[in-house]
Amino acid sequence: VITVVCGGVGAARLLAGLVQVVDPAEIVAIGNTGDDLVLHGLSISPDLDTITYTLAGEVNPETGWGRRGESWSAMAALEQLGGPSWFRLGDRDLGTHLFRTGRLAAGGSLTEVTAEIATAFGLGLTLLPMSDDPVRTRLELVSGEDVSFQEYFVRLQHDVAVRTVRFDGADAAHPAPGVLEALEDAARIVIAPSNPVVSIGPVLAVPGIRAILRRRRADVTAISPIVGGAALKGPADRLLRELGAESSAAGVAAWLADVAATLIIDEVDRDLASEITRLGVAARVTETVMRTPALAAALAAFALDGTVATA
Ligand code: FO1
Repeated sequence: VITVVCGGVGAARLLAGLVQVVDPAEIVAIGNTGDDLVLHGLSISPDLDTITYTLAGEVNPETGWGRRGESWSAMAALEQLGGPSWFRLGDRDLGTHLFRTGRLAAGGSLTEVTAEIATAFGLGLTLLPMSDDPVRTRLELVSGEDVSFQEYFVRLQHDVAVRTVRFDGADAAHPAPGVLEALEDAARIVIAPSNPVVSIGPVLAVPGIRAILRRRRADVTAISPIVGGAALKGPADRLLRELGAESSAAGVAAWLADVAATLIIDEVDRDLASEITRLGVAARVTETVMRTPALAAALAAFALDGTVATA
């Protein structure tokens, strides 16, 4: 089994590469649910849906979230009523949220519902939420305002300085069924190129998960989402800086040093390899920008063929 700790878009792209080089039946993806929200009474799990839609070839290729070929009639009708439409929910995407909300209201667990949705979309791999309990990423801004992840990421377009990040509910959360086993039994564990602070962070905050990764650090390979000092997508670079880390592949290595013995960095960051090695993390260099499915497959294969790090 290959177990992948996942956030959103970057993780989905890596998984789309991984399923080309490993039997999907051998892959377990543990998805971040810290981005989740209840909006209009609907339970929405953005990172789980991004992974599902991407692997099903259904994701909106321009945005990396939501479904391709969307219509927006429901949002338009909501706007006519003066309802909040800042968080864009397409008509087809709404079907997913209606299904998830109905199944949860009927007593289904997020794990069960996630598996039903993944099966309906024909996913071969196992997609698990990190927990069935609510864990909500919240950010205290330098302005003093306290906002949810989606208010920060979408409504404020993450164009505001952050003072602290926390994961409400994490301490009381239990890993979803199968999560600890998937981490214990994995031949290799991969931390996807997702935002280490707000996408990987919530997963590591679920009690029990970080301890396993620390113990199995030598079998854990992370992939840097920061390339040339910048995030390919989203606020990872500025968040690292605002939280006192370096906004670079070396900053990512330091951030994940206790759970990953190896960090894959991009060719453009080759000169950071020695600094990363000094952190006790083995740096491996390759093309990490997944511009094409073939590059995603090559990155996935590279991540798996690495020797077990001794550092
Ligand atoms: N991201 C945006 O920037 N704007 C949106 O309106 C938006 C809506 C949305 C709806 C469903 C969904 O699953 C994801 C959505 N996202 C949107 C992305 C979302 O903010 C994710 O949490 C990020 O991609 C970070 O993982």
